Amino acid sequence: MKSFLLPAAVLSLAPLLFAQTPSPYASKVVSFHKGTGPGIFKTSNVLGPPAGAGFYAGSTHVLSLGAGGSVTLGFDVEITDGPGADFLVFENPFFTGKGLDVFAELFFVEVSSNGRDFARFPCFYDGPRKKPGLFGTLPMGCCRNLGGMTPVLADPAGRPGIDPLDPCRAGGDPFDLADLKVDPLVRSGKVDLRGIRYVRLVDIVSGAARDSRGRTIYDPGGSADIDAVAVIHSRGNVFPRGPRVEVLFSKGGLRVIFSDPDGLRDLDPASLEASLDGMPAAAAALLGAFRPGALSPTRVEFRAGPLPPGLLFTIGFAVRDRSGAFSAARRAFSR
Ligand SMILES: [Ca+2]
Ligand SMILES: [Ca+2]
Ligand SMILES: [Ca+2]
Repeated sequence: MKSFLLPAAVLSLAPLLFAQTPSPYASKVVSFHKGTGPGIFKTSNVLGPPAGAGFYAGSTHVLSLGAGGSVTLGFDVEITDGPGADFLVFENPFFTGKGLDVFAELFFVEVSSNGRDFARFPCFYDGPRKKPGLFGTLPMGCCRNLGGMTPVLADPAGRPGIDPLDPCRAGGDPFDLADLKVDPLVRSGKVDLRGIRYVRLVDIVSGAARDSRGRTIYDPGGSADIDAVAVIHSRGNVFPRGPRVEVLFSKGGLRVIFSDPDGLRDLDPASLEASLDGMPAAAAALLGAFRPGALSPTRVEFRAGPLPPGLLFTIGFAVRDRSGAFSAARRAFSR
């Protein structure tokens, strides 16, 4: 009887063929400290992909933190600082139909490499100076580097066409580990931005919590309801020859910069995307409102401004290069 033998070359490929891509979403609840008040306290709801309910509704597939509560999430991947936004957090905020006001329950975002030392993202709040009330709202763009502001469109089960890892399409709030470069825990080496294994989300207690400037933060006063955390850049998927998008606010103006070490011709124009106030927008039309700035073979800059003081908005762009490497950046205008 002839024995059935697979050629050695096929056998050596088998681990690659059957290797599972690690999940880009939170895969375990490391700890949960329930705060006060009502909510949905099912911890498994925070694992896996988001289940966004769109612009005008909040998902109920969430883990509420309770007022002042927190959750620490673990991952199958190590989040790393690639070009632009590195991960997204999804809560269940929604537009109320009154302008661009959002029913938003905010939370701090912190990261850790070792599970003990957590660096909190520097955050800025320019919203109302008093409690907006239980069913009150916050204006879109009133805070930077706080979670819970932007409605969630991504729902792979219901809307498979929306990439949950694309900050210009998915909704939710993107975070760029580069914002933590000057944090004392990062400088001392206790938090390694190349290998983040834990994300901790801490509910903001309205009227008590403060931003990085010491300004009091107000939100409607319930608790944040966490839908999901999605990782864009992890160890092994950051390509040194990939593109970079930067959105920078300085001196009252706005700069958007696209670059690629292989040259601007390596950028895929069909992949260019934008978002304005959390809503997908036509990138070319949006860039038409800018003035062209510095140009080199590998970098192009667009400028707008000066912007009127008091203006609140968020703007984002995303691009791929021809090898598919991705970069996105989204910022809230912060004075
Ligand atoms: Ca980054
Ligand atoms: Ca909520
Ligand atoms: Ca490239």
